[in-house]
Order: sequence, then structure tokens, then C-alpha cells
Amino acid sequence: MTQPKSRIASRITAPLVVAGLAVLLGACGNSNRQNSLDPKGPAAEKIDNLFIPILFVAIVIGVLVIGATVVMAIKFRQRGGQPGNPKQIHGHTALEIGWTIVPALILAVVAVPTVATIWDLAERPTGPDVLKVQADGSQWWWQFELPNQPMVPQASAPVKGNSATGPVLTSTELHIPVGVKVDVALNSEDVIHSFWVPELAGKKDVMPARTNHVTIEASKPGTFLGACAEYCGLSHADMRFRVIAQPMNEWKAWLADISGPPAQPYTGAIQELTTNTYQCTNCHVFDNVHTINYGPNLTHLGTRSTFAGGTYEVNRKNLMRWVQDAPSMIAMQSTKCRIQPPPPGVICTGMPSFTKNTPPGAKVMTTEDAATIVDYLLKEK
Ligand code: HEC
Ligand SMILES: [Cu+2]
Repeated sequence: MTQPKSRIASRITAPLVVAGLAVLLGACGNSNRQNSLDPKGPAAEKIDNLFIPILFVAIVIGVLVIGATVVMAIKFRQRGGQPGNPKQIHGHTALEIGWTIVPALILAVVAVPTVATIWDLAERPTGPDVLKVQADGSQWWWQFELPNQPMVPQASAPVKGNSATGPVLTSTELHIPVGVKVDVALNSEDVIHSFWVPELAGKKDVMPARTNHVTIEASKPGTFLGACAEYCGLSHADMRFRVIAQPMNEWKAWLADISGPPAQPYTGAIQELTTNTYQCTNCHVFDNVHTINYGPNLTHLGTRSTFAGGTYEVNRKNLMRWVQDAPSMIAMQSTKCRIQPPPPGVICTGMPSFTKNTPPGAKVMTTEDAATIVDYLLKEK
């Protein structure tokens, strides 16, 4: 005995729909810490306050339109024994004016708070209490620069590379004080990225050769997850960052630490390995001396919980693999630059491999040397 096709189909469809719904609803949990409907700061709150009422307007209109369509389709469906076409009508002036004016009015009403919010959010905060931060997006990591500013506590004695002489540079993790407006200037070193911390503010494009601004502020202490929100290459999903909001005194202590000299002496074996042997210093600094650099500032790396665009936890295993062969841990690098030698015309950017595709002038890295470097980095608190 064979079953009708439609019954077989419905037997497959039902579990599929249930499974789909489970996956969909699973994504709705509040715990992902990237929920723009759970705002933790004034900018995100303003967006939420605009979104929710407009969502309800849209739901009402949606239900009315879809409801009317379904009713019409049932009521005026072709019934058996009826001639082909229903009665044809042409033009109904009152109806047509009505369905033009009503949506126009609804849109006009919705536009008022929308435009007001856009203007409100575009306004850059001013005054001595505003913290100014520079965020630089590169494929695929973020650098944060806290320039010398009145809020930055000046060290009493000049310390090499500290905030008294240069900007405070860090990557992947941006610390901000709670309840302070942070004016983030955004630049890209390469392609278009987008800066988004859903619980704190809306998205803002990060462009090459143009500076955009976004204001973030956290009402409470916490860690807020951010991500690049503009597709920027195969490793786009690994271009994450986190904003860590701390009470003012804690933040000042963090700033003093992060802008201070390295925790351990940067001399002897570690200096030799990172400058001459492997030339890490072509792209990185280890001693907080701020010249503009191609790669992240590695001073105090051990204070961070993640590295490489927030993709990997700072631990021995991950760093050992990274320091020797970083491209194998970056999705887009894997397609081009892991091959030795790289295909003609391919420009390898980012962190090079020191075991597979060693940069000219550098040695092929030994495990012992990698361990020395990683041990140093992990202690760099
Ligand atoms: C050609 C430039 C270049 C050289 C040379 C280089 N790096 Fe990097 N490195 C980078 C770039 C760019 C990144 C960021 C890439 C990313 O996150 O995808 C990076 C990231 C890192 C990170 C992660 C830091 C963070 O904040 O995410 C560590 C650790 C690191 N490099 C260590 C080293 C060590 C140790 C050496 C020498 C053995 C070295 N690098 C040599 C360019 C370089
Ligand atoms: Cu990006």
C-alpha cells in the first residue's frame, strides 16, 4: 500500500519545522551578550525605545494587510460552476486616495521619532568629561588608542612609553569608565569594516581615508561583546572585540598599568629573539614605546583574555601555535599564505608564519624559541 505524497511530505515537514524553530529560538537567549534588545547604555536604549514602538505599528499593519489578503482570497475564490473571471472593476477614487494617504500619514508619524533619534545619536558629545578613543580596524583585528587627554592620569615620573609621552595602545579589549561618554573615532587601515557593540550602540561603518564617530557609554560595569559588522574577508567572523566597562578608579588603575613599562625587563634573550632572530619588532612593540605599528602592541598581553580579534583565549597552547604558525589560525590566510611559496601575485598580509613561510631575514622558528617568547608574553601582566 502506498501513501499519498502529501502525507509523506507532511510527516517530514513537521519534525523539520520543529527542529528549525528550536534552532531559531535557541538564538534568542539573552545570554549571548550581543542582544540589542537588552540595552546597557544610553545610545542602545534610544535605539531600543525607537525600535519597539515601531515594531508594534508594523505588527498591526502586517496583521491587517495579511489578514485582509487571506479573507479576500477565501471569500472571492473561484468556486465550482462559476464563470472564469469575476466582475471587472476599474478605478475607485475614494479607495485609491485612501490607500495612498493613510500609509503616507503612518510613515510621516514614524519618521518624526526616527529622524530625531538619528540626529540625536549623530551628535558628538563635548566637554571635559568625554573620553576620546581612536579605534582602528584592520583585517582582522581592532586596535584601540587612548590619546593623551585630561582624563588620562599623568605619571608623576616620566616612564618609558607611558601615557605622558604617547598614546595608550592596546588591541581587542577596550576598557572604558562606567557612566562616561566615549567618543570613538573610527578608521580603517584597509577595507570597510563596521564597529558594533549591540548592547551599547548602533553600528557605524569604519572606512579607509575617512573618520566616522560613534558614541558609546555603559551604564553599569560589565563586559560587552563587539564585532565587525561589515563583511571584510573570510576571517570577518573572527574580527571581534570587547568593551570592558569599569568603575572610574578601576579604569584609572588599568590605564596606569597598561600605559606603563613592561612587567618584566625587555632585555637579553627575549630582546634578541624578538628583534634580531625573528624580527617581531618589525611589526610589534614589546616595551610600550609607541611608534605607529603594523601589528598589535604586545606589552601587557598577559592582562588580556583573548587575542587575534578575540578569536583565541590567551593561553600557552594557543600562543605557541600562533607564534609559530599564525596563518594556520586565520581563515583567510589559510587560502593563500600558508602555501610555500605563496602563489604568484598574492600579497600576504597580517601575522606571518615562522615555520612554513618564514619572512625574509628571519630564522625558521624552533619550539624552544617559541616557548621562550610565549612564556615571556604570558607573564607580561
Ligand atoms: C609582518 C608583521 C609581523 C611580524 C614580523 C610579526 N607579527 Fe605578530 N602580528 C602581526 C599582525 C598584523 C597581527 C594581528 C593579526 C590578527 O590578529 O589577525 C599580529 C598578532 C600577533 C599576536 C596576537 C596579538 C593580539 O593582540 O591579537 C601575537 C602574540 C604576535 N603577533 C606575536 C608575534 C611574535 C612573537 C612575532 C615574532 C616571532 C611576530 N608576532 C611577528 C604582524 C606581525
Ligand atoms: Cu571587519
